[in-house]
Parts: sequence; structure tokens; C-alpha cells
Amino acid sequence: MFNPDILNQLHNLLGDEGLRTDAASLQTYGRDWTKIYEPAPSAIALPHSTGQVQAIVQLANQAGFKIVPSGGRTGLSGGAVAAQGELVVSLERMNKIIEFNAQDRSITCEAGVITAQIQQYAAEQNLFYPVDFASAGSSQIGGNIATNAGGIKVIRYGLTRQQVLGLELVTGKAELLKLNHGLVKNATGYDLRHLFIGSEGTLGIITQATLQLIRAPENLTVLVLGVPEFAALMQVLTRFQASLDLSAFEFFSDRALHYVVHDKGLPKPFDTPTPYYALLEFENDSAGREQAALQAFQDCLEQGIILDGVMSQHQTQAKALWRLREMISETISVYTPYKNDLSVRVSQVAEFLQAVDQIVAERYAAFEVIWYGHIGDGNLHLNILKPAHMEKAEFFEHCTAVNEQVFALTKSLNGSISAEHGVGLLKRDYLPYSRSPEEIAYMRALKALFDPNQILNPGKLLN
Ligand code: S2G
Ligand code: ZN
Repeated sequence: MFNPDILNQLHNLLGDEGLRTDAASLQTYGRDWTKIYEPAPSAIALPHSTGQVQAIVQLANQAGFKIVPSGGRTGLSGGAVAAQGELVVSLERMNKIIEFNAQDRSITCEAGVITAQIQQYAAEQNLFYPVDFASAGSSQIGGNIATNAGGIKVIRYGLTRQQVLGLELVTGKAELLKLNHGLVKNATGYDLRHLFIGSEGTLGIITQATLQLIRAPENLTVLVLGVPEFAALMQVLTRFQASLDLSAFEFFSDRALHYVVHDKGLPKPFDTPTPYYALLEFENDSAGREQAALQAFQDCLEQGIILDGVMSQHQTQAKALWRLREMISETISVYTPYKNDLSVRVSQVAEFLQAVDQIVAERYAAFEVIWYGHIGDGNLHLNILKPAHMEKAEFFEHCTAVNEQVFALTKSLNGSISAEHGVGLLKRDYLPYSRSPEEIAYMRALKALFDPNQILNPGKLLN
């Protein structure tokens, strides 16, 4: 715990509204959506300005305490967990939208702005912020940038990284960096912005960002298709991409559908029971587009790579179909899932799925496996549900034993052991499955450069 002198200095800097040490706050701000680490921060700082963030980092360097930067804490790898007496620095009070520029089609906001607030603000300007995922209602843009959040529209618009035009942050040495200033083009040396995007709060604390907004798509239309086997999923993707620019290509298994229908009462997309489901979205902005989708649907039926399907006729139905996919994570979270978040190149997905499914069938014979994910960009979420009778520790021990095999297979295909959820604490020790010794050495060198006293998010990403 902190000595009274440090708490006094923090209190003098932040005041009553900017510093909390009550048990409830320590619990709430010390955890993220992983459920396996016991939060144990010393205190929670809630600065309301970049200057205050700098002062906190300066004090940490002088007094030797550690910091865990904290956004919406929706992470799934323990990246925002404070379990070692750290000071949590929550950006939630830095939640102002600072500027919208219609000409630049950009928005500048503080790190604590909620993702859904940015999506809403963009829509009010008849523009679109294209990064979306199930937790957008509680995640903050600073955390999205720190983890390079992906989600359901990556196939068309890319990840958070592609949206960041400018970044303001405080390094582990308390320096203020203002990067790229919202420019589209800037060929003046290393683009430091991209070092901090995805750095999980280990190199600096993001305080402000300038994001690009794009033309709002018209009449987004959703298809849910029943698919007979894994290999058919990628054939369906290839056929639809031949004639449409898809803004989403997701998949989920019949077991995933069972849970959202059974536990959440969502309606089935159609009656035919099929082992897998593909969810596609495209901008239905002309009769030609609709015709192309119907023709692709017909061709896939004739080839036997889909067995049934439905296409939304209006936005309400499109949203209802999306809920079948978006509600999976929340629905199964009550079954204490062991989560894997893997990716390979799209061309290797069919082979990868087949091989992982074989490992899973052998090693998880007694467990229920839930498949879903953003298969159109090669990202698969493999979730194993804990049997009701089994202790959590025993279950996780069994699952981590299977990891070695799954990660070795992923490595053999040059895939990623963490496609979008980040490394945090959960995947830290598996980093060598996806990064070479040379890369990890350079990552450590960058950590030493920007955070020489190792105060920022200690133990995350790098051990
Ligand atoms: C998704 C959400 C987190 C999870 O639904 O795409 O990224 O894996 C996930 O449950
Ligand atoms: Zn996902």
C-alpha cells in the first residue's frame, strides 16, 4: 500500500474528486472483464487534465510507485488489472469531445470518451466511426487505441489503428508527446503514433486522440446463412466477396446460437438447423447490389455450401440478426469460458479450423466448445465452457495445457495467439509463439526508452 506521504501528494494534486481509496472503488477500478485476477490497487486516481496525468507520472518516477492506466476496463487479457498495489489512473473524467472538423471529417476527443459516444456523435454529423464491437457501450477510446481494438467491421474499415490521425500521450518519463496532429500525410521520419497504438499502456498514457470519420454507409443489409461445415464458410466468403464489398463476415456455431436463443430468448434466423452460421453485411445502396447478393445466395445454395438463409428487409431486422452474433460473448460469460482469440491469414482459415477442431475434439472431449468470430479477417474466438461440476482452477489448468498445442499450431501457420484482445497478463508468457526473440528484444528496448523506471503497467505484455 502507499505511504501516507504519497497519498497526501496525490490528494493535493487531485483533490477529493480525483482520488479514491475506498474498498468498492479499489475493486471496481482494479479489474477488467477477465475474472481470474484478484484486484488489489493501492488507490484510484481520476485526473481531469493532461497536466494532472503528467504530474502523476512525475510523482511515480520520484516516489517509485507503479501505474495501471484504466479506460472502460472491458479488456479480456488482464491488461487493466491492478493486482500488485499499483495506482490505477482512470481517464474517465477526461471525457470531453474537444473538436469536430467537418472539412477534415475528424473528431478530437479526450481518452475517456466512450466509443459509442463517438459513434453517436459521428452519426449526428451524418458521418460514421467504423470501429464497432460488443463492448462499445462501455469501452473508452483511449483503451481502444491502447489495445488497437478490432471488432466486427475490420474486413472493410480496418482496426482502430487505421482511424487514428493524431495522438496526445504522456510517456513513462512524464513527457508530453503530440503526434501527427491530424495530418493525412506526414513523411517526416518514424511514425511514433504507431508505437503507442496497441502498446497496452506500457509505453505511455493516451490522453487525447484525433480520429477520422467517414461517409455513413446507406441501408446496411444483413444476411445470416446456414453453413454445413467449416470449409464451406470460406467458400461462401469467396463467392460473396466476388461481387460485393462486405462490411462484415462473421461466423458462429450452432451451440453459440443455442445459447443466445435459449438464454436470451432471441429468435432463430430460420428453421433449418445447421452446424455453422455466417453473418454478412453489405451496403445495399442500389438494386444492383441487392441483385448481386441474391445471385450469390442462389449460387451458394446450388453449390450446397449453404443450406438456408435470411436477408434483412429493414434496419430493425438487420439489428435483430446482428444480436445473434453480438450477444454471444455476454451470454456465455456466465459459464466461465476459457477464451482463445486466434488469427491466421484468411487463406489459411479453413486448414486452421480443421486442425484446431481436431485438437479440441481430442483434448476437450468432456467440455463444450463454442466457436464464433470475425472469420472474414481470419480472427477466431474459441471458447471452452467450464463444466458446472468442475472447479475453476482445475478447468483453467486443463485448458492451459491444451494451449501449448493450439498455440504451436498457430505458430506453425505464422498466426497470432492474440488477434484483437491484446496480451495483458493472460497471454504474456505465450508471446514467443507469435513474436520472434529479436522482436521481443526490440519491444523491451522500446519499453526501456519510453518507461525507463518501468512504472507503466508493470508485468503486462512483457514479463
Ligand atoms: C467478440 C468479444 C469478447 C469475447 O464477440 O467478437 O471479441 O471474445 C469478442 O467474448
Ligand atoms: Zn471479437
